[in-house]
Amino acid sequence: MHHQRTNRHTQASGARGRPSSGVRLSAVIMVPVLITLTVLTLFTAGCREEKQDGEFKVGVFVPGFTEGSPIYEMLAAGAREAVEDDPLASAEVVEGGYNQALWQEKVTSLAATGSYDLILTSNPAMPAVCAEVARDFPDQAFAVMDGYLADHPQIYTVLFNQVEQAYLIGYLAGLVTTGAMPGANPRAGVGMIVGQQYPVMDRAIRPGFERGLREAAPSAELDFRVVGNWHDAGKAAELAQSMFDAGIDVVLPIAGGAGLGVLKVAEENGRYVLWFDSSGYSLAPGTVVGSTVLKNDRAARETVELAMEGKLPLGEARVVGVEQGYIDFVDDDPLYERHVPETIRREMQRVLDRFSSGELSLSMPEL
Ligand code: RBF
Repeated sequence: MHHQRTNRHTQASGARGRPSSGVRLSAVIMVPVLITLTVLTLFTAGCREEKQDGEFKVGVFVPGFTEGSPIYEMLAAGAREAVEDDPLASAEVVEGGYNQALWQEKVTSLAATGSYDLILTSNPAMPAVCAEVARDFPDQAFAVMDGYLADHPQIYTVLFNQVEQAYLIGYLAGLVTTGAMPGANPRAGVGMIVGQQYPVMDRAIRPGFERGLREAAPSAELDFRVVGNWHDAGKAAELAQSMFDAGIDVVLPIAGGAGLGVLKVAEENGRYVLWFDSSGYSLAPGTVVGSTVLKNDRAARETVELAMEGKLPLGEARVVGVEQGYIDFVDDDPLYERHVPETIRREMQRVLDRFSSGELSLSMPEL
């Protein structure tokens, strides 16, 4: 850019220096041509930030880091899938980092560009952050997965029924701790190691887990510990080690990247881990003995598709669970079949059947 401008300047002054009438004539022609060129250049440069007809841009705000947190990997993947077949549509992923105090400022900078048709994000803290930003940018549309906020004219949310998700994995935890698996001991004790405490954790996930646990193993106790962030694998490993030392035989981490610390220690101790948002069997074969999935990729893809069609129902807050196909227990992985005894798998099948027949459904609490 700089280089071109310098050249043009050199040519123009060269023309001005020569006295012949032919040159004067060409100068008369060249001046308007140069002005036109300059105007055109400025015009197209200005338009680069403007949208072409049919163009659609999604700004994906990851409140944390994508790597190590399948729920965020799914968010980004779903947005990319939605735009991949449309050459005029694009998704840009921006990572907000672990300092939650900076998220609002970072979402504000995204909105301030004025170039995103939709800002898409995910986690239960984000509806409030988006609502704050929305005040300053009344034309900006937001969609929050894994969050809940009804009746805000600029925000659409999709909440997963995590009472059901946690019930399923809690039920399996009860079967594992009281069952005859080689790594299980006589104590009926299970653990949860979570990143943070937040309303969905305290009012949906933990109670759902405890209910499933109680129904499968009425005498089992839950040891519930908090890492304090979503990335400290060392701290999560320490917590897991102290649980295993106390005779707990199966642990569910819901701790983002920190969960990898739990896996490592469980493998070393010959104990078991359950996985929550994505299928985790292959992360540690024989150690991960159960997985639920939460389909954040599907929710994100469908949300962006709706927005691209101009049909995003802003103001709506959807809640989706097992019945709608957004929460599932992964029972078709060969590693599950290989490492979990048939008696336990049959019990799990019975619970899943009760969900799919509608006999069992659990509602999400007010958040
Ligand atoms: N889950 C992750 O896997 N990784 C994260 O970095 C992460 N950060 C979170 C930050 C906040 C403020 C809150 C409320 C939740 C966060 N979660 C994170 C949890 C996530 O929203 C979800 O509840 C769990 O992944 C269980 O599905």
